[in-house]
Amino acid sequence: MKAPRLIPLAGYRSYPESEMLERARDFRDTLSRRRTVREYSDRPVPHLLIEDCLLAAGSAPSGAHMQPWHFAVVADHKIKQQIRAAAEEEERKFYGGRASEEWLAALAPLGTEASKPFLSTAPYLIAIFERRHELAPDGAKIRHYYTKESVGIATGMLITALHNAGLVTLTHTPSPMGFLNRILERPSNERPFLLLVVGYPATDARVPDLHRKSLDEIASFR
Ligand code: IYR
Repeated sequence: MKAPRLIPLAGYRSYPESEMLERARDFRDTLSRRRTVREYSDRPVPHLLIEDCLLAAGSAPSGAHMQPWHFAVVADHKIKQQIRAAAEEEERKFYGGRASEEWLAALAPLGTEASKPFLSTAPYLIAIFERRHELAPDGAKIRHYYTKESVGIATGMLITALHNAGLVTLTHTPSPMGFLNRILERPSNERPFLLLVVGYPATDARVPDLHRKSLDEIASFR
């Protein structure tokens, strides 16, 4: 077994307790203003902004540090249109019978439907893939661990980074999403995790009137 190479914890910063409380409150306030947005402006987003947010996402913890994610960034209009057409085809089947009445009732407050104009309007789509395993140069499979958890955490960090930068997102999950491998030419060891729509909100963008659970409802202390 290889011994780990350990280095000092150089990046960690400590703060006086009063500052910690202020930072936690400020961050909570920042995140509480995040909303999932379905109406996008076509205003371009600087590429560098996306790169920095992806690097923030790539700092996520992962099982055995395998970093089992791939972010396929799409700005090309033709490719966005192909993705939109394929996603809407699946969504028409979903809303037209595949989804249970119970599921459709749960979605009713969100006002979602099969038509997905944001997939071609928003400046960026980021297709997030879960890399199920790696292939060694000799073709042997290198196992990954807790891939869903790892990619889920990285995705949460990406959404947080984009929101922090002043952009809005939509976590879109057309199902099944196999068309993303085909359109984006991703290998078969990658499974689509979700499709993140990224951009600025349309000037008149509106969102459903939703409420977040209180601390009592989401946490218990003993
Ligand atoms: N994928 C569909 C349906 C959908 C499902 C869930 I769960 C949502 O939170 C929202 C939508 C769609 O995108 O319309």
